[in-house]
Amino acid sequence: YLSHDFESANFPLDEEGRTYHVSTRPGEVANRVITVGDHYRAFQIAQYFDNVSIKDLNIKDGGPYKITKSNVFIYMSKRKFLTITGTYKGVPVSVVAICMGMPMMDFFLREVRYVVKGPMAIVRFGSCGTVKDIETGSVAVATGSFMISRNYDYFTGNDRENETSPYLITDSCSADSELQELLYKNLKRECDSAKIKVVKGLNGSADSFYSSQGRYDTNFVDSNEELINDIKKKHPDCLTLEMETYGLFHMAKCCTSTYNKEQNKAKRSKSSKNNEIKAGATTMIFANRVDNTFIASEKIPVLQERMTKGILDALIELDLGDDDDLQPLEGS
Ligand code: R1P
Repeated sequence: YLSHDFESANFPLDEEGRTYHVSTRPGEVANRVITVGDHYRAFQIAQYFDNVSIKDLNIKDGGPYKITKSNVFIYMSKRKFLTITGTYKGVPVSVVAICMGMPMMDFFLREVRYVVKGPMAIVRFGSCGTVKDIETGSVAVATGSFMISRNYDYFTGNDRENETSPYLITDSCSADSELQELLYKNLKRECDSAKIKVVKGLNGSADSFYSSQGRYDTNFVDSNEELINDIKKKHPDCLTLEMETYGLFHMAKCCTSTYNKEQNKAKRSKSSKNNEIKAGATTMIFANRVDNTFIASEKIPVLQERMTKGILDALIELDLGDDDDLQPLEGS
């Protein structure tokens, strides 16, 4: 079942130092990372890396597998986390496809943070729905994100009698302000000429594509008829809904360096390493929840192409501090 033996039940690593799920080790992931849901998007992005052509990307299913060339490193883990590392305009960058949802974001963030030395910048590049009447095919940059979760006890415990609500909506957690501005500026530059609208505002991340995003499903009791209104009441500037951004923004705030600094703790964490993560997110609007329309598939390639350039430019423009603090990559 396991392709390797692992040490430590607390944070399992194999004999090569690879983490249990994402399966990368020090030297294989850059300090600047784009994270996406699907593998196809990851391969599309990697085509913009320096000196990479589609044949270098040797797309295949299955795994685990590893491809190392002078210009690009690819690892598909057994659990289908796909990491591609190369350079963009000479700067080391990675794209990591994580599939969907909050647990995958948590695996990705913790395991990638573990193997990368120094500060990181991570941008989520996903798809989303909008609760405002913004046309599909537009681009949203997240200023912050909040979480919407199903209140499980409401459906199965005593909470219903206590008049609690079926969904829990958290306060928002902001994106890194500099990264957010760079994303907006670079995406505007790329998208304006293609007449693609770029908006910025708050995102909500839900623990389901269906119930906690207010979709109806007669096979289940979801009690979500009022959910979109409740979201708008608590967060009037909410633009988009998807499933991962809050996990990224929240955990970025909980990196020990950032958390201790924000809590004004005199004593830093036991280790003095800088494990800060500057987090940002941008999404393609696929679904308009107001007029119930879905993006035409032919719009997606051009949207993705424009966004990829804007995101990569923003990511390398961000100042991550002294180069000496950054991760040396394998072979560099
Ligand atoms: C649902 O269809 C998936 O699409 C969105 C949601 O967040 C969820 O992961 O993002 P991605 O396109 O990045 O996967």
